[in-house]
Amino acid sequence: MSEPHVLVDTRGAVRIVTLNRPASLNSFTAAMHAELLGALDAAAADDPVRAVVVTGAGRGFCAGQDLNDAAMGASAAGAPDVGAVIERYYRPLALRVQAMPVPVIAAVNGVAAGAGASFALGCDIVLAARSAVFVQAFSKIGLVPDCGGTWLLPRLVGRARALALAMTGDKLPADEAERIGLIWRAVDDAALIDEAIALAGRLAAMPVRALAETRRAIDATSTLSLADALDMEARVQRELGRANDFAEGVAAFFARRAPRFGDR
Ligand code: T3D
Repeated sequence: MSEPHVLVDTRGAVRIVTLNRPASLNSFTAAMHAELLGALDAAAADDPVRAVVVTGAGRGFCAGQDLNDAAMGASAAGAPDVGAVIERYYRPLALRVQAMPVPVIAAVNGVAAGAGASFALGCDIVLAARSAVFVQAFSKIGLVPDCGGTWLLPRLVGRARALALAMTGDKLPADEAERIGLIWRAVDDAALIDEAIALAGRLAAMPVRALAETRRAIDATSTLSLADALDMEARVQRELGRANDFAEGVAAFFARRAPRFGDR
């Protein structure tokens, strides 16, 4: 039997999803996409899971599209239909990550290139090994950033840096990625996975429904006026204010005890 392309492990309330095609730096094939989406769907549906860590096996995180998987973009017309690949595989993946009901942490253990970089950057919090690099590899093969890259990059680092990274395709070391705000933090290689799991464990003990709503609200404001953002905040707070976690958080505060959050 062949190795799974995605490994799944659970530690307490944390689900760890590991891309597992190390020989080709965990680049995306159709089969790996299917397994990854399945693993994320399962984590989303599994109530005891309250945070997810995604990482890569071997020396890379993910080198983007597997450029050998010709079947992915094959079309009757002859030239590959790359748009169809985006619609069929990368759009669902980016939207799946953005709609997760729990926080998602990327533990970028090595190179993250092309759609592999976009996948990591679409996660809620990105930790990277100091030896890792981020590469907007698309320009080198005549494409634009995808898997949400055009949306994410300028929001994370501003237009000037987004364009320079995307046009040059230069390797950006993890420390520099932290300095410019592309990622949350670069950590020592040996500490990466433990730090990511510890952070996920901390978030898992928090009111995760509110954390997922925080992501949704912050992403939504990119197209809202201040007045509309205030309306949206009122709408979301109204709902969260009626949920168990708010009552529990306030009760725990006054009782000077640790809260036990359960909403999702
Ligand atoms: O249909 C579509 O294409 C649409 C979808 C687009 C989304 C995208 O992601 S487009 C961008 C695709 N990705 C790339 O262009 C990145 C290509 N890879 C690289 O530029 C470099 O490999 C890296 C900068 C990521 C890492 O460089 P390095 O020197 O650390 O490693 P390496 O020696 O280049 O790669 C190691 C092995 O992985 C090597 O195989 P080998 O020689 O040991 O058998 C290499 O061929 C393989 N590999 C790396 N990236 C890919 C890959 N194999 C297939 N596809 C890859 N993307």
